[in-house]
Amino acid sequence: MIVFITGATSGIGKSTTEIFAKNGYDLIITGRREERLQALKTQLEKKFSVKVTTLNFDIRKQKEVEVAIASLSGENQNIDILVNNAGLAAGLSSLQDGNVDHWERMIDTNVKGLLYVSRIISNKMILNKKGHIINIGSIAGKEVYANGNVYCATKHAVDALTKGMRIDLLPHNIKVTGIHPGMVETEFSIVRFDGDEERAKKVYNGMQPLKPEDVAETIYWVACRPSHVNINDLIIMPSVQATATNVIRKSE
Ligand code: NDP
Ligand code: 8X3
Repeated sequence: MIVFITGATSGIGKSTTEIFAKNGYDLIITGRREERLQALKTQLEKKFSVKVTTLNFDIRKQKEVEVAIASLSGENQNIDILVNNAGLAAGLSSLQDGNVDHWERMIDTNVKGLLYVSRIISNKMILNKKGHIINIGSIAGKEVYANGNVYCATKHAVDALTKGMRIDLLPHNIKVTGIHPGMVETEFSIVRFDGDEERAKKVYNGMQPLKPEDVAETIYWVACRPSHVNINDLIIMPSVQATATNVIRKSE
């Protein structure tokens, strides 16, 4: 079995890569930070005797995506599972104060990047008459919170695309799942706040967020259901979080 994971250099994507490797799957892992991809490949191939192929590209650039995936040969073209994980939030401000560069970064990564990868890989799956695409959405794709405007819009788009893909790929024996996490402590908030680690830490003050491994285990479980079972949609939250903004913190 071959699993293609976007955004494997950090957080949920890295943990997902590790759990599939531990269970003997071969992997194709992607991201912009080449050194991290290489380090993960070396570590996992040694530890679990699996084959790890790295593809180093910026998911926002359609040509780069096409060239990278076209470089796959032999067995690596028979991708069984695609985990569309690469994504980010940039900024947290009202629409009227919004930063257009932030908007474009989120739309280009979370929506257009996911589309570029999915179009090519779903066609490979169609040829193989089987496959499973797992899209990482967010609680931000199920509800909207103050100052989340464009990030929420991109994750609502992921939710809509997940439903659309499920319909379009149904005749081709391709399962499509949406997984929507609440708060997970990764590099997500550091990226959102442009590298401000202090501000990022405060997001998780006094509460226990999900760990990336929690989401990775869920992705793995979804991928391992029998062939006649598909998990369409799944929301996973920390126990102390009910909605995007209702969170119990120790200091409260
Ligand atoms: P991280 O910042 O830890 O990881 C994000 C990953 O996405 C990195 O591997 C990064 O790789 C990759 N990525 C980002 N931009 C690009 C790009 N332009 N081209 C290629 N790869 C890119 O965050 P998370 O692990 O938390 O995020 C993973 C997914 O989970 C995202 O879609 C996020 O929206 C979603 N999510 C996160 C939640 C959270 O609270 N953390 C909650 C709900 C959903 P590199 O920088 O090397 O390119
Ligand atoms: C990440 C979770 O609540 O910051 O998707 O939008 S949230």
